[in-house]
Amino acid sequence: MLHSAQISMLQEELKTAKNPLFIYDSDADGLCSFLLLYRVHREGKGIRVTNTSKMDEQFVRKVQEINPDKIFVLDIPTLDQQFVDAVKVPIFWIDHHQPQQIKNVHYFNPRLKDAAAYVPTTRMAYQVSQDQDDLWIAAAGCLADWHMPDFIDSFIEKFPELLPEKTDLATALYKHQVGKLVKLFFFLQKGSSPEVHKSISILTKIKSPQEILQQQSSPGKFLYKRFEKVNAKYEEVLAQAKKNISKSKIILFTYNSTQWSFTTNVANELSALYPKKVVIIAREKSGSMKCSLRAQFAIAGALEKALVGIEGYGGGHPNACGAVIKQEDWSRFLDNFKEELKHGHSN
Ligand SMILES: [Mn+2]
Repeated sequence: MLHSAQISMLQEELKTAKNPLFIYDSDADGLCSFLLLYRVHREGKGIRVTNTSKMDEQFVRKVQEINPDKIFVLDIPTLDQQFVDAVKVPIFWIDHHQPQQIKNVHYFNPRLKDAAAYVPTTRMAYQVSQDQDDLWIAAAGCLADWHMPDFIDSFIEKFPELLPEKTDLATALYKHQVGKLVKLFFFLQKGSSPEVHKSISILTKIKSPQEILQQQSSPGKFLYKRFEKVNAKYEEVLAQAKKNISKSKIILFTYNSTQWSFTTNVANELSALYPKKVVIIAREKSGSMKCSLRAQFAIAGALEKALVGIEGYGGGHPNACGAVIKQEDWSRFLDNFKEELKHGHSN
């Protein structure tokens, strides 16, 4: 969490900005952080970043064309020093990933003080915005990043139809209506750029979640229809993934698509619905299997051991890892991994 001096500083910087630029991550936490801060003064512009390696010279030129007097960077794990030096305006970077060493930025990251802190960027943005009317955006952004916010009681009181009672994260996300709201902040960012931009621009003006979910206004209806269209594709992918559920400890889903990428959401949902299994979502790319592994228990150790003697690499958080494995070693890797998971449980 931000402390009070940081909150006041960010509030003041936001207030005195004439043309702020918000650069944010293209997931629900990133989008909700942007919406919360943008909606305070409704000034400036936002840019979604889908890949930090694309923050290159061309990106610098794009930023210079916008000519911001301040830049707020939200939920972006890494920044390039060259980018920081090139744009030459004050940068306020609010993030919660592994702390980075970058000079000449105002860096707000709770993990600088406490390596184990887990505070979604949305939670910090809400500390700055403090707008009760945006409670629904704040709650959705936190839940989307797998974090039960400390203000959930107020959310339950205000929106009992979305979440009637206190529950664990998986129940809130996959058994209650609030889960639909969370998916909406992910899925409205899928698809063609003009459609995504239009959706986000509408989101900056929406007053309540019911406006969308109950289709109470025509902008709300537009968003809901778009969400439904994307969600139908998601449900298809999820249903296909569910076909791979067997007695095995692993749910393996090999997924090929260039246009729609639902891997994070599918992995999260399967892992919540099947808490005793390891979910592996894999995609073939230039001779390698790129995969994301999820479980409700620690798997990083088993992954590390399973990679011994395998051409590939992997790692990440205890319960959520990524790995890239040469196709010819793929089935051997899976056997190793299953074996390691067994040992983990007999120990
Ligand atoms: Mn985040």
